[in-house]
Amino acid sequence: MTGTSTGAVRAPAELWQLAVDTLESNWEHDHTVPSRTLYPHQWSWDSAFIAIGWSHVRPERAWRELASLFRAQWADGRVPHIVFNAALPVGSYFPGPEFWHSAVADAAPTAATSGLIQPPVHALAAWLAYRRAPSEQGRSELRRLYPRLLAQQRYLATHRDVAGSGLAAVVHPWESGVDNSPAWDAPMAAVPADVAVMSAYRRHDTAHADAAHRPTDLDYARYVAIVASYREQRYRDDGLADRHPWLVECPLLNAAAGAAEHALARIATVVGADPGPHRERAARITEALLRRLYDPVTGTFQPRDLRTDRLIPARTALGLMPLMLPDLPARPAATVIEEACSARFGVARRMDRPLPSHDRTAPDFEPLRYWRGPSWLNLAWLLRRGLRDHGRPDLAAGLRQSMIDLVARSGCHEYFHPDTGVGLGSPAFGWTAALLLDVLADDDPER
Ligand code: 2M8
Repeated sequence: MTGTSTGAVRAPAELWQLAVDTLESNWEHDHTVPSRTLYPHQWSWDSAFIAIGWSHVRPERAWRELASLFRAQWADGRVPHIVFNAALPVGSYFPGPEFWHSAVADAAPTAATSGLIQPPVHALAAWLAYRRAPSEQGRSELRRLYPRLLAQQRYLATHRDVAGSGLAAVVHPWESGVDNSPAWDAPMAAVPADVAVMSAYRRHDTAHADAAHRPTDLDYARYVAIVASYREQRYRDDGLADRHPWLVECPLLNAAAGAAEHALARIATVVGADPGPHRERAARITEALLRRLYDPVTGTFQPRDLRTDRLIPARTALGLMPLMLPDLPARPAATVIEEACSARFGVARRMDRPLPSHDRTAPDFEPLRYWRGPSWLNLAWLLRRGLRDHGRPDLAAGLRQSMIDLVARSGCHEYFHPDTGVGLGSPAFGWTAALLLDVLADDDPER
């Protein structure tokens, strides 16, 4: 890695303090915003990653973070991907609460939220927060969260098993968390949309970040069209297969659901419930991921477009994510590790560049544009867990060092240039700070 955005290389103690200060400055009464400028509300999977960070410094905040998110859980079990802060002025984020209009849905809570979900990394976060600081408060927080985490999993396994395959479908690129990944190009191209509709809206992101780094206006026209279609049906999930314009089975979201069952099995033993059903469900998800999304030719996982019933050929970092499943069998685990170590992703004991979000040898690799190439700490953190669980602590250590180097040189940015390590996007980003604390503490007794 060569250039940096600040040129500074920080010592571990200074780095720790920078991450704590970032979380403190993003704390907002009962949750942490991903970024004060770009994302001033509460985001679902951000809160889970952020709770892991808080557990190292202020455990009570980890519980408040998760509790506030789950207070906005819908009656059908979905955990909304954005919980809006009613105190913020109209126009603080696009699309805001007036666009989502969650009140149209029978299952929605009183708080204004989006109608979408994000990868369910919350059970894992709750388990890690508890392991980090096991206490009576932690046990009672786990007891409170457990039924809500169960409902979240039940929503995915019932409402979202659109193909009856044993996997959950995502209905919008925002649900995947990797919004404009090249993996979504083909299914997005099939969504009818006219870029002119964007003249009716004011994008908030491009006022705070370089437009050349963000999704395009045409992407946004399609994002808006897909939400409009779901909203018209009052965010109901019955009949999705017949009418919804965008339906995909994503390896990351489903691997997170499997990892959630493993975490719930552990939580169950603390709260006095039976861990057995969680282990069985975890095994079923792993089996379904292998059956539906593993491509034996490439040796990696690929999303399935449910509109064409075909695997999407783009080799993005999504394909590496099922390594987070501790019960992934040895053969696919080995081929995924091979993919991670290939020139496409460059994982090594000593990494000269950070993990990219997309195949760096692909013609559509874009080192500056959001999820189309830049390096993100959450993907590296998830992959690192998988490498440790699958017997490669040496590679996990290389990835860990590359994460630390990124922040040491560039600060707690949202994402980073995958060749130079220059910081991009928001300069004070919640999950970067939180996951950095976690890897610095390197304390993960139960893995
Ligand atoms: C990004 O997504 C939002 C929409 O949800 C956006 O672009 O405005 C993604 O990086 C997503 O993964 C993340 O949760 C969110 C907040 O950090 O920002």
